[in-house]
Amino acid sequence: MGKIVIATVKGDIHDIGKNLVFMMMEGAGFDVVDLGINNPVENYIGTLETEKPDILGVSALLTTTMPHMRIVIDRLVELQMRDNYGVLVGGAPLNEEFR
Ligand code: B12
Repeated sequence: MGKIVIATVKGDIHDIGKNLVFMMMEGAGFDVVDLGINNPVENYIGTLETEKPDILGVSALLTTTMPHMRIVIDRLVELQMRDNYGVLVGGAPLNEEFR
């Protein structure tokens, strides 16, 4: 089905929801690379370069760590990598407006 890299952002150790998403995607036939919790932007960029996935999945459960999603997206834009991936964001405090 494709490949997804999924990770919880820097400063955030919540991973139950991310793991459920990862298991469901694996069950649906995706190759999943899970970076776990507390990932600074460098982890995302380095893994995208080595794994070359179709999708990047980013998880945050805290209002204080949600802004790190913006940092990840901004870095992708800066490196002209943003158009290479679909990006999924998730986590209980997110809404459509934030997305
Ligand atoms: C379990 C939990 C913990 C566990 C986490 C264990 C773990 N391994 O994940 C522990 C005890 C460690 C914890 C710690 C903390 N927590 Co906590 N925690 C929760 C709790 C009760 C449930 C979260 C959860 O797992 N839900 C179940 C899963 C299945 O749902 P989910 O995560 O939302 O995931 C679903 C979707 O969001 C989505 N999704 C999630 N990620 C992704 C990613 C992608 C790509 C996609 C597509 C979808 C997706 O799909 C999932 C399936 O539907 C919530 C309260 C709540 N009701 O949400 C508080 C909560 C998130 N925690 C909170 C807080 C404050 C903390 C602490 C700061 C507490 C403290 N003072 O130490 C620390 C944070 C430490 C840190 N640096 O991260 C607050 C956040 C408040 C805020 N405004 O930000 C909450 C809301 C509780 C509260 N009401 O105060 N926590």
